[in-house]
Amino acid sequence: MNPSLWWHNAVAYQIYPRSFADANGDGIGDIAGIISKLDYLQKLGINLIWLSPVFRSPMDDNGYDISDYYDIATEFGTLAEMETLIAEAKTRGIRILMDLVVNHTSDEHAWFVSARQSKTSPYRDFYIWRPANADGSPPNEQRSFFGGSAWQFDPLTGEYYYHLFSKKQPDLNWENPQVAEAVYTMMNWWLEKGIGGFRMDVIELLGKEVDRGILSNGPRLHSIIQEMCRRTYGNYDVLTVGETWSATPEIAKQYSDPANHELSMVFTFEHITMVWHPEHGKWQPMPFDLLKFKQIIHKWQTALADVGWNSLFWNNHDLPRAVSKYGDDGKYRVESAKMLATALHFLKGTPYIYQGEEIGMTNVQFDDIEDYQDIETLNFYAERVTAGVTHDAMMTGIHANSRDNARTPMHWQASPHAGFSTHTPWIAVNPNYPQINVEKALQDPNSIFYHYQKLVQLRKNLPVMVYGRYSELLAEHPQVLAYTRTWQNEQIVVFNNFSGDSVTIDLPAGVRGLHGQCLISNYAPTQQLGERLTLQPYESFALHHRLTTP
Ligand code: ISL
Ligand code: CA
Repeated sequence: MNPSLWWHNAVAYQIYPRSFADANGDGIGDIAGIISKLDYLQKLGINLIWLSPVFRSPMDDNGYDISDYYDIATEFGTLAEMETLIAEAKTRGIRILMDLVVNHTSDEHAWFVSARQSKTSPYRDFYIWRPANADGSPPNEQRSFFGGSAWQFDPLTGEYYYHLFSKKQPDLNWENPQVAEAVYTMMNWWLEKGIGGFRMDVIELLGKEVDRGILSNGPRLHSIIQEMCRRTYGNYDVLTVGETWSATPEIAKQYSDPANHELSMVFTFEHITMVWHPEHGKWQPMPFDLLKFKQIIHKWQTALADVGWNSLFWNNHDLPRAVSKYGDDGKYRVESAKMLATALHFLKGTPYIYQGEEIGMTNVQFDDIEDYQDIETLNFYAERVTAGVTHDAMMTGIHANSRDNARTPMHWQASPHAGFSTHTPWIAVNPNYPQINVEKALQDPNSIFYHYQKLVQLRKNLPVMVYGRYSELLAEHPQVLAYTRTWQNEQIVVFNNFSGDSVTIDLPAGVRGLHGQCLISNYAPTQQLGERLTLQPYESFALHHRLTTP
C-alpha cells in the first residue's frame, strides 16, 4: 500500500446542491450558498467535497441530466461562481470532486438535439438508435431503471433511442470512439480548473452491449476506464470514485488496484441492497439483519485489505438517512447516530459523510404523494398503483427508501424553512428541523456534529486508523459489531451496539482485560475492559492501546 496517496486519510462530504443552502432566496440551493457554508465544512474538518452535478440541465433528474458540461445550471449560479467555489475551498484545504455523468446526457444536450434531427447527423452515432420491430414495437423488452421501457420512439426519424434512466436521459454510445474523445476533452477542461477529481455516475454501465442485454460489467468496461485514466485524470493528482452497484469484491479490487490504473476506489452497495426485496426491490423493504450486515462489512474489509481501497458510506443522495435505516431516529437518535459514525469511520477506507448526516437528520414521511419530487419515486408510484398495489403499501416503501429522504433541505436553523432559504423551498422541509439543526448542534458540545468532527480529526492523526489491519471480533453476535485495527504495535478496538437494548458480552481472549485510551465514545468513556462488557443501548466506543511484544 502506497502511503503517499493523499486521499487515504481524507474524509469526504457530499453536497446535493439543490438542497444544501439557498443564497439568493428562490427556494433552490445554489453555489453561492455552498460558498457561504465553507467555514462550517472547514470546522467539521473534511478535506474533500463530492459535489452532485451543478452543470447546465433541464433538471428532469435534478442535474443528472446534463445539457452542457461546460456551463453551470442557471438556478445554481455561474461558471465564475464555480471557479470561486474551487478557489475558496482550496484556501480551506478542501478539494472538489465533480460528478461525472457520462452514461447519458440530457435530451436537450446539443449532441442529442443534432442526433435526433436526421440519421446522417454527425452526432447520430453518439447515442443508441434501433429500428422498430415490424409491428412498431420497441427493439426489445429492456426496462428503464426509472420504470417503463428503456426505448423511446422518436417520430422525427422513426427510430427508437435507448435510455436506461428517464426518457430525457438518452444513453451515450460508448462503442463510438468520438464519444470518448469528446468526454476526455471535457474532463481535461475541468481538471485544468483545479478540481480534486471525479465521482463517476453509474460508471459500470459504460461497457454495455445493448443487443445482448449486458448492462453492467460489459466486456469493454475496464479497457474504457483504463483509457479514460490514461487520457485524463491519470495525469493529475486526483481522486476518482466510481458508482458500481454490481461490483463483487473481485471486481472492486480490479478497479481500485493502483497497478491497473483505473480508479482510486468504488462505491459498492451490498450493505444497502441487503434490505431490498429480491423481487420488488427497494419499494418493499425487508427487516434489517445485523448478522448479514456484519458479514457484508467483513467480506469487503477483508477482500480489499492488501490490494485496492474501500469507500465507506452509510447514505447518499439516492438513499435513506442512515440513522433512520440502521439506527433509531426516535428515542436514541443522538446515541445511534454517533454509534453509526464510529462504526463507519474506524473501518479501513475513505469515509463519505452525506449532508445532514453530521447532525443526525432523519427520513421524512410525507403523507401525500404530491409532496414527493423525485422522478424515480413518482414514476414507480404511478406504475405500481396502476398495477394494483395499494397507496398505503406504496407509501410504506416510499417512507423507507424514497430518494427524497435525502433530498429535503439541509437544516441550518430553527427559523422558517430551516434557514435553508427565505423562500418556500422546492421540496418541503422535514418538520423536525426545530429540534435537529446546525445552529443547535454547534451550541451543544455533546452534539453529533462534534462527534463527527472528532472522528475526522482522529483519522488525520492516527495512521493505525488509516492503515491498520482490520480483524473481526464477536462474529456471531447478533447485536454488536466489533472489530480491531492493528498497525505496528498499535491497536484500536471498536465496539458498536446496534440495538436499543443493553447487551452484556463475554469478551474474547485477545481483548479481555486490556486498558488504553478511549478515543471516542457516546456514553461515559471506557478505558479498561474486564472479562465481560455491558454496552448501553446503541453504545459505542474505540479504545487505543499498545501491544506488548511477546
Ligand atoms: O437510486 C437508485 C437506487 O434505487 C437508482 O435508481 C439510481 O438511479 C441508480 O443508483 C443510479 O444512480 C445515479 O445515476 C442516476 C441518478 O438519478 C442518481 O441520482 C445517481 O446517483 C442517473 O444519472
Ligand atoms: Ca437559489
